[in-house]
Amino acid sequence: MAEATSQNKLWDPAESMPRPELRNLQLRRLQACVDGASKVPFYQEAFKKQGLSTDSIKSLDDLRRFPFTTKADMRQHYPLRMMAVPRESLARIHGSSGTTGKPTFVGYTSQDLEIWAGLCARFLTAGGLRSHHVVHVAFGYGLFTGGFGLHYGIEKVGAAVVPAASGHTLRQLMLIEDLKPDALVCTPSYALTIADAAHKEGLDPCRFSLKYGYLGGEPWTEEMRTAIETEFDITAFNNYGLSEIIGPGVSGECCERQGMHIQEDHFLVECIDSETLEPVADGELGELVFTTLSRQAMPIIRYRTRDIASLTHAPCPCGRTGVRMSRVKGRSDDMLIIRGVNVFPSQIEEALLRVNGRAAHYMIEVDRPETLDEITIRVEAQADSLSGRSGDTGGLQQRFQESVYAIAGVRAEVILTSPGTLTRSEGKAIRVLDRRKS
Ligand code: DLL
Repeated sequence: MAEATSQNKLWDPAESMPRPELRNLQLRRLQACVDGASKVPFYQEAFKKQGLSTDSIKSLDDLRRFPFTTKADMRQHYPLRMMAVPRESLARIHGSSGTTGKPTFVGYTSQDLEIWAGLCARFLTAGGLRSHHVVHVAFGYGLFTGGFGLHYGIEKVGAAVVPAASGHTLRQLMLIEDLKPDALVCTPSYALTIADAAHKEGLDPCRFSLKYGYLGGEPWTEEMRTAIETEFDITAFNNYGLSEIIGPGVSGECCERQGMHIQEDHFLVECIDSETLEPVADGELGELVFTTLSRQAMPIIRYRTRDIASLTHAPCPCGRTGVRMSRVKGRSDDMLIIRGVNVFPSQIEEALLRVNGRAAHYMIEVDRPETLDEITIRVEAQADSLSGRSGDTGGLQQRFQESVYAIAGVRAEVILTSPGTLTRSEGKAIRVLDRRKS
């Protein structure tokens, strides 16, 4: 395992700011954010409707009087009508892909970009990245915020970047073998795709030079972390973010790896019950809602992420004072309702990997042939278990089914498929095929 786990260096002293001081800073920044937002016609209208003004924020609690912002609001103000600065002040535009075919655009001023790089530098440093390291970035470089976001964070730390981008997996292997990077940056599912490709080429990913993985951009489980760490013999850190708020850098794990510290001097977080919209208690699952505190180009008030996670204010031994969020259990819009039971794809992942730590390639298919929902899970099994050499296939299938029932509470049919038959991800994995919708 990497030496990083015993180190604990802060990139920015603000990360350990005492909470009362942090709250004061948040209040000042929130007032500035509302001020900035009042230049955006969408917010002007929303404030007017609710009788709010730039003076309405006297304490942090006053934020709860403000309306939420949703993805639909952002779509309605396509392409750049959520900007609070004139077009000529923009330094970059990213976008997040939408189901409607048109992306949601996100603008940055040069100050926003500077802050963003610093936020990524924080979680990279927390995981052990130092200026002498080399980092292989296998995130897409483009409208997606993953590639450029991490890229500039790594440069900020002073480390060298290999901007490999995603795809061309054989080329990734060549770059990793020849340039001997210390860290890998990509989605967790793509990390496994790279490991798989290595095995196919007769290479052992454990013998690569990699020591750390900075993985994020999609939900993943502790079991998946173990699978990735075993494959590469690395320490893997989780980081979270979303383009609407800034991109990666909203939160990330420290060396304790007990939740991701939210960079609260730049983002105010709420965790709410999606139905009642009331805050939930520490440790309870709810929907994360973020307000930006320093974005110039696109201040966002109370953005409903649809991401389900919990928060903890318990102090962290690392000394960072930012509240920690749990892993994202799933997105409320990815949650499957199977015969009335709520199921997150991450629960299926956990169930499969508990039975077999290498069963990380799976696809969930949902049908409703008549009136009842049916769920089928295709899982790749190793060649020896399929040929029956390491025991009977039926036994394995049954253990998967039992584990899914125990963890997700639904009876699913599990079909074992040969290695390499399921489509591999090069970015965010697609795990669910819900045919009830077609
Ligand atoms: O995925 C930003 C990002 C890039 C974060 C690279 C970390 C690393 P979007 O494409 O806008 O932005 O997608 C945001 O991805 O609302 C979550 O549902 C999901 N997501 C991002 N990171 C994680 C994570 C980027 N660590 C959406 N765990 C978010 C679980 C994540 N889900």
